Amino acid sequence: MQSPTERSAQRIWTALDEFRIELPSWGFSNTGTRFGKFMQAGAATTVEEKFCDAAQVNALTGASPSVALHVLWDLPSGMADVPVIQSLEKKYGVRAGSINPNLFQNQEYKFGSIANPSAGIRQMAIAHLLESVEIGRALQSRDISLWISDGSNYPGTQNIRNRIGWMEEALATTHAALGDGQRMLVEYKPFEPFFYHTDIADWGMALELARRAGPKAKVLVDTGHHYQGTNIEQIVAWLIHLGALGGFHFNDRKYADDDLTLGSIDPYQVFRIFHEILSTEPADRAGIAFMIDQSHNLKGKMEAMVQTVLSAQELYARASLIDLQRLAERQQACSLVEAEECFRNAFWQDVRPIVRDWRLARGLPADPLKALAESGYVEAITRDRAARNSSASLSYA
Ligand code: LRH
Ligand code: MN
Repeated sequence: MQSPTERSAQRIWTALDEFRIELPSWGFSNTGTRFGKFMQAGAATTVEEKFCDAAQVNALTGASPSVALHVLWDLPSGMADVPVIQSLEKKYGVRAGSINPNLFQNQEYKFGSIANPSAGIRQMAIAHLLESVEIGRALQSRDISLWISDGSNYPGTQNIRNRIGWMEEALATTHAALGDGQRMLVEYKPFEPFFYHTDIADWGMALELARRAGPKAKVLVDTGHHYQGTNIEQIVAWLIHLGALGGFHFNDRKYADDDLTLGSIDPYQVFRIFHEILSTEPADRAGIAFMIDQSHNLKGKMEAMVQTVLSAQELYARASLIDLQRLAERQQACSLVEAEECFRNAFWQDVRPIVRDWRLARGLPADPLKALAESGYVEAITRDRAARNSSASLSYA
């Protein structure tokens, strides 16, 4: 008969063995806010440096075998850069993950990309989406991760319903181009960079657009893309119920889309989301992509990324400790305090000793952040990359 601790260890080891989270290539670069950026000499500027850093994080955590790519930033020459990525995958042992088209940087997208009143500009945007699908197919990467930043800043300046129609056309064209095993994830965001209306502002709009595009389209939940007070795990429960949950961009925030490190402000939020995921059948959750989407403006980029993966692993481990059968009984009986205690108890468990044992058993460092500090990796990349980072522009304007 297993002791409670043995049972907990078993559950945590099983959860950690299946837990994988994708790293954002842009999380290793010098990023900032609209008021500027604080440069880090060791930041990655080339896609090779991003793969190198991602491989280091994966070697330390054992949980991040893929890196999300942003087309304009990581494949500036589009399809022509695919062989470069393929050689980096081999060299560093991390896979190209989700492919993120960029429809927010070009000057032409001032009034929108796929929702722009100009048919020519919509065509330009669709061409970029189709090339992104081709890149994904060539790299055998499953997900095309679409964040459409389109919107407007003043009432009456755009026809919202026309724009919905144009988006549907573009997303249908993109969906039709998807190959076997490819998916497109529709990300929503309530505001920024536009501040009156955003064309894909919430989960309902993303869901309807995904459904109309086709069966290979799902919804992507960026935890930072919700108004204060939004019950994000309820949205997750709905999307699971509808078979429409494609994945997550995890980060944390105090106010808006702050892109802070996961669990730094509200770890219980992530725990509640993980509970919804772990309440599904393993087969159902296999298709849910876990990805990080953060901007490390002040913390060391490597330390922040390793810390984020550790926090995610620990919160996933805690959520795996919820006794789902007992919880279901207490919920059914409406025994509120017993149900809540059954739920909360798992959150309060200090899983770190068991997680450390799992790391050691998997040939990983017991304390990855300490191992990173002792490896000298950050000092080495800071030395190697300082010259290139010193010449970059600092100011916003
Ligand atoms: C938009 C977003 C999107 C990415 C970008 C870096 O806020 O969440 O997912 O393309 O951040
Ligand atoms: Mn995002």
